[in-house]
Amino acid sequence: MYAITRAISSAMQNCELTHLQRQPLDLNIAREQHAAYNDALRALNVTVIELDEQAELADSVFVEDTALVFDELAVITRPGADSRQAETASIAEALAPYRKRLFIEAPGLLDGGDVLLIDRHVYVGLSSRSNEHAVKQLSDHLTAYDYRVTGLNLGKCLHLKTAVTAIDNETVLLNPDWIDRSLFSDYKVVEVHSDEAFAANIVRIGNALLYASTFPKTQKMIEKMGYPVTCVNMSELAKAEGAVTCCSLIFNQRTCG
Ligand code: CIR
Repeated sequence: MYAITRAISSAMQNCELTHLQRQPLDLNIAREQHAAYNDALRALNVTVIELDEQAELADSVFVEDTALVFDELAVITRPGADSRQAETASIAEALAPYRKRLFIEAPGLLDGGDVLLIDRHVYVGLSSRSNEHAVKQLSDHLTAYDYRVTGLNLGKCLHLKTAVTAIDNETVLLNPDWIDRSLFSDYKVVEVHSDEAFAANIVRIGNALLYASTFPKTQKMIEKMGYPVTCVNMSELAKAEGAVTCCSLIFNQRTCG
């Protein structure tokens, strides 16, 4: 598997914030944590393609929001925050060797953090960053490839994947305060520990799981169910409202053309 990641911007202190208060960010710690994240991916046999810093784009480390990479194609998003729309050009370029690319166009708005893929089902959170126009465009782009696209309303959290991610194709990890669990009644639902609101964000890499070390209670629950978990400390990136899924675009090896 491949992962695209991007070095932290020196301007990350000016990141977008929606539900969190601004706190001072230590760039050195953030960079160390990001390096450990890249190392953890490598340890899980992922080839990491590390893009250079985009110093002027404060949130550009959060590459997940700029594209969706399916086995058959990539969809370059149109991020919902104006300050983030310039991030997509270099990601489109980086993905060119690997996938045919289609684009979300205005008036569509879409952050990749709002898109959860489980098997052939694509769930899209209708957050403050993503809209129905984008759901329609995404659905049109994917029609030929046998994916089902469903828009979902969301509670008071940044992205769909703040509220729910998948542990495997049959199991979701979810915070019921932010997403109605009945929307996932086709799956086994694991609720995050009530002390750990942000614990629903986990990365699947094949059968492995990459998780933040700050949710030990939920982590224990996941491990008890028999899933091995690799943990990384994301505490500094979390101050920028980031989590484990946000920092990479993970996709299967396959070249284009
Ligand atoms: C933002 O508000 O856009 C960034 N500060 C955080 C983005 C996190 N991305 C994600 O959850 N996919």
